[in-house]
Amino acid sequence: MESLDQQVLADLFDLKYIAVRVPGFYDPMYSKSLSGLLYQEIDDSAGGGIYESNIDSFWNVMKDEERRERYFNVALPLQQRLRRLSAPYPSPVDLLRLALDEAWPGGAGLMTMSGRKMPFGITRLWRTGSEALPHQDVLHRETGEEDDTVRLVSQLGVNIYLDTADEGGELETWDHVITDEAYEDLRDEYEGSYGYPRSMLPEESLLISPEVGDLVMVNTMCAHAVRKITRGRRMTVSGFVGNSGTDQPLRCWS
Ligand SMILES: O=C(O)CCC(=O)C(=O)O
Ligand SMILES: [Fe+2]
Repeated sequence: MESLDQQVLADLFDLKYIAVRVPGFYDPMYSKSLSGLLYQEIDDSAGGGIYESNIDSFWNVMKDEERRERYFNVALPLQQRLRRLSAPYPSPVDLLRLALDEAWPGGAGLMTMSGRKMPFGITRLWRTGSEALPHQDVLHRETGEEDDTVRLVSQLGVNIYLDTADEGGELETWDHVITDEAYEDLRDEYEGSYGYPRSMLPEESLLISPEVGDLVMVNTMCAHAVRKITRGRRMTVSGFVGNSGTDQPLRCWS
């Protein structure tokens, strides 16, 4: 795809596609310079590069009051930091949010929970040896009954690749949905819809090797994984986009 439009988003939400790639969504030169700054920040941080992501994803803070508080508190500072590091160019996350807003009839904005804005666009460093096992990302499986987030019809995972691995680190996705009903029986074994064995999935998968600056969106109801990075490292700006109806804003969070 050359750019985002309503049709391509709708088709991805409806699973007419399982993945969409927008090559060079963020200028590769800007991507390289931004990832350089982000690597440096991590190397300079106390303890020297122990963290892989600048903040916890929502999944990680769900059960911990203190981390949850911190998560909400950094929502806006996080956007501002990326803006500052990207200057004089626009932040890749801002560009994405604008592209979604312009493409979708209901617009797009940050997801809120109990009136508080959620962070969108966490930067993630994937070191040599790291991988993500097959999983799904489904917000309503992670929030409790008491949560007041909008019920989403469908959810996308969005990643902008600021730097890519020399070997490995492909995004792999399957044309295979594990329904909420089927997941109920798997919940105890695969907490967080994470770690499905490949033997449970179809043999055929789609392997995406992103280039620097690419935006790749996947429907996260489909099982997907990140192949192990065997050489080099990769840096992504990562988030989710929820659909709660064409006339409703897309909700963005990480
Ligand atoms: O880093 C990637 O390529 C994909 C990560 C992922 O699982 C997601 O965005 O849902
Ligand atoms: Fe995922």
